[in-house]
Amino acid sequence: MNQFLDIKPEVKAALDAGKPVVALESTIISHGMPYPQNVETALAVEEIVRQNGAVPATIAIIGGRLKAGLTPEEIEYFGKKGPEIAKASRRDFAMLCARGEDGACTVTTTMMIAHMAGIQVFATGGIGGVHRGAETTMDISADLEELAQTPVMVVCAGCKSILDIGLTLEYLETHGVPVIGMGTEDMPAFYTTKSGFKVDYRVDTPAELAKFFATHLALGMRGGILVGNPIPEQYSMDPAVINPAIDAAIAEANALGIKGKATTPFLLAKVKDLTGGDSLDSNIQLVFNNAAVAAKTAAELCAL
Ligand code: PSU
Ligand code: MN
Repeated sequence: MNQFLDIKPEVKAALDAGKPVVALESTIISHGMPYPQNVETALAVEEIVRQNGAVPATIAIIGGRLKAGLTPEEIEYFGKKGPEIAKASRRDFAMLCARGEDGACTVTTTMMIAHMAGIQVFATGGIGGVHRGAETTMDISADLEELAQTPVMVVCAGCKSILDIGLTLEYLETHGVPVIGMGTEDMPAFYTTKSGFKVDYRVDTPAELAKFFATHLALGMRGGILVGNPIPEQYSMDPAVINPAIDAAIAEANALGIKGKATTPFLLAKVKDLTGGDSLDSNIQLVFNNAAVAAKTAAELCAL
């Protein structure tokens, strides 16, 4: 086992026994939502994973240790410290370990640690992608590169239109990452069920998804797969409300010269402010929904 990795005993026991485990990320806790909703949501997501037959493993870097599975106290610590904790992407991995520091894991580093620990399924809210205007800024999330090289299934609700969703899908196609719609042909757009772009394949059940992913792994495919699981209809937002908020957030980020790793957290916080917190409720509900699908799929994978 990797010398920097600590697998929580409950998670280790499940993995050793061939039982389902679902990875969860920690950037969503410390950078994606405000305290205390972030901690409440993280604990509730773990509970939903359990109710759907899997063991949750929230993933983070604490004191330079790669943690596959956090205690409730550690989740509270991440939520309370919030954005003070460094957002950890692939480039930050070794330095955080060398210095014994904390890191909030993005989709990228959660995939890395999940894979090291032997966890195959990961649920989150939204992934990073190709930013609007990337033809001049070159701002493309490391999440896409990780999907290209690490064999983990990422269940998300699509990506927000803070990104260029069409270019994000093009990038994934170039890198051979299959994009699967759960119960839909349309790529979901996080707050809304449809982005106007199509996924590569539609599946309708966790069993079908598990069979596909097991085949992907058995073929020795190098990278991961991306599952777009649409937000439940009753929580989806009106595009006429959310789209102008996203446009305004991007305009403000550009005017303020926000760049690099600060861009995504800035846009997420701004969209939440502009929509008066409605977007936070939707965000929480779609994460719950993704956790349930991921747990059921992990259980089906173990049953194959
Ligand atoms: N998109 C969201 N919510 C999030 C993130 C993205 O809707 O919380 C977080 C995830 O952790 C994702 C990261 O991996 O932001 C991507 O950051 P960047 O765009 O800087 O790569
Ligand atoms: Mn970026």
